[in-house]
Amino acid sequence: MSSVILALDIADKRRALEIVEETKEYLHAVKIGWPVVLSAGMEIVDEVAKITEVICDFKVADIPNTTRLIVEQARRHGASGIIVHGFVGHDSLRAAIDAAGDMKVYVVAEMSHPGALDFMQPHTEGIIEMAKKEGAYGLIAPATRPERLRRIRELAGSMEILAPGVGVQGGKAREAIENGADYIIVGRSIYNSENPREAAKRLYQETL
Ligand code: OMP
Repeated sequence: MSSVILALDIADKRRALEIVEETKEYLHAVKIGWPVVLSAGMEIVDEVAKITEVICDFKVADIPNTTRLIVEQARRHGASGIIVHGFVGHDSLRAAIDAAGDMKVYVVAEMSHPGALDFMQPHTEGIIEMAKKEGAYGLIAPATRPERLRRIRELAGSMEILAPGVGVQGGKAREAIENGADYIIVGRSIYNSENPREAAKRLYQETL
C-alpha cells in the first residue's frame, strides 16, 4: 500500500499519461487539477481513472448550487475524490458532500504555501470542526509545517489527511507521515525528475 499521491500538474496530455504509467506501481492515487484539465479536457480524468484512483483538485469555492454542478462533473468523469475549500462555509460543503455520492470529499484545512498564514491559518480549526460536523472524508494539511500537521491530526478525528508540500516546497515525506499525514501529495519532485519512476519509488520507500 503506497502513501504517495502524484499531483499531475502537467499541461501536456501525452506526457501526463506517460508519467502515470511510469509511476503507477508506487502510487496510491493521482491528483488532477486545473493545469491538466484546462489543457487536455476532463477526458484526462476518465483516462487516468482507468489506471488508478483519481482525486479531482478543483479547490471548489462557490455557492452551494455551483459547487454541486462542479462536483457532479468530477463524479461523471470517474473521479474517486474531490478537493473543496472550506472557507466558503457549511452550506457549500454540505452541497459538495451531497453531490459527491461515493466520492471522497477533502476539505482544505490549511494550505502549504507561506501566504496561507495571511488569512487561512487563523481559521484552520473552525474549518476542521465544520468538516467533521458535516461528515467530510478528509482534509488537506501542510507537509511544510509538521507542527501544524500534528495539531491538525489531533483535531481531525478519523478524517483522512492528505499532505502536499513535500519536495520542492520544502516538506519531508517521512516527517509528514510521522506527524499524522495518511498520504503525501507530490508533484514536481516526481514529474520534473530525470527518472519519475525512481523518484516515486524513493518516496514510496521513504513512507513505508
Ligand atoms: P508540488 O509542490 O509540485 O509537489 O505540488 C503540490 C501539489 O499540491 C500542487 O498540485 C498544489 O496545487 C497542491 N497543493 C499544495 O501544494 N498546497 C496546498 O495547500 C494544497 C494543495 C492541494 O490541494 O493539493
